[in-house]
Amino acid sequence: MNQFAQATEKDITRSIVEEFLGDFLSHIESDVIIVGGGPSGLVAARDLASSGLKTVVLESNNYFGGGFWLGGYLMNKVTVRAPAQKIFDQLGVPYKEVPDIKEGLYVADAPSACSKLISAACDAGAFMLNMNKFDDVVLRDGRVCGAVTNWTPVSALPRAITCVDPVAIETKCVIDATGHDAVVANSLADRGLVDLKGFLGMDVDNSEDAVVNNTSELFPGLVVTGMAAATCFGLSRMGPTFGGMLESGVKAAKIAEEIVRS
Ligand code: 48F
Repeated sequence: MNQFAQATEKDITRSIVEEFLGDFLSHIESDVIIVGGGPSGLVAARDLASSGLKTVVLESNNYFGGGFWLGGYLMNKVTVRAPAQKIFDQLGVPYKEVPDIKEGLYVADAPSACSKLISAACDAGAFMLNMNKFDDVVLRDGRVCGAVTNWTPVSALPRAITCVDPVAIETKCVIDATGHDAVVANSLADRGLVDLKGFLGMDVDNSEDAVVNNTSELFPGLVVTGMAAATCFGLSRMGPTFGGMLESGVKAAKIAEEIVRS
């Protein structure tokens, strides 16, 4: 007598195909597409989906989390500075205040923080589309109104071997949360539609406020957050501290929600 319920191979295949395609179909017209599932994009996804907006996260890797799995230098502790520890409180991430230095610097286990943030975005109802590489924007009437995407392994194949056209998802707002590369903003810069400054050298004390202050609508329909905002506006990098990324994601969600509801 087997312990597990009876099912054959076709039942398992059908479950996967029907469920995935059902989710995909219900998101081909979404409220917000977040490109990049690192810390800034995941916080934005959590907040937008919690507000009831139809939210898609496009992530080129198999895993979500971006640079949040490791704090820095292959060491898996992440730091945040006050007031961003409040986001750890919301997520239920345990953390410690770092002793013997200025008040308000906190450290936590990266796997704990990152997994809880991914979980919060999923639980809020965001459609999490991994192994999907952003390829281009949909651009109509002078605004960004969608994202063109392809399976990551297909994107990596040389054109000489295969030419597989991508598909597109329509939306009211795209958030570029792709980190230093700012790939969505760059797709506009390549066409001369925006001018990107490139990020500057490290200056931890000032950079986090600067990233949050510059989290904004770069181009009609395109909001930039996290390190993508630093690349767009010529801001200092901050190295392995994440409060600015988390708070930038909160702000990006507020801006995107205003765009969607306007
Ligand atoms: O780099 P990443 O973690 O971006 P972030 O939210 O946070 C930056 C910090 O991790 C750290 C830092 C500050 O503490 O300096 O670097 O700004 O996450 C970016 C995500 O975007 C994905 C990439 O795999 C990663 O998960 N990504 C990049 N290009 C594409 C993409 C693309 N073309 N399509 C889809 N996803």
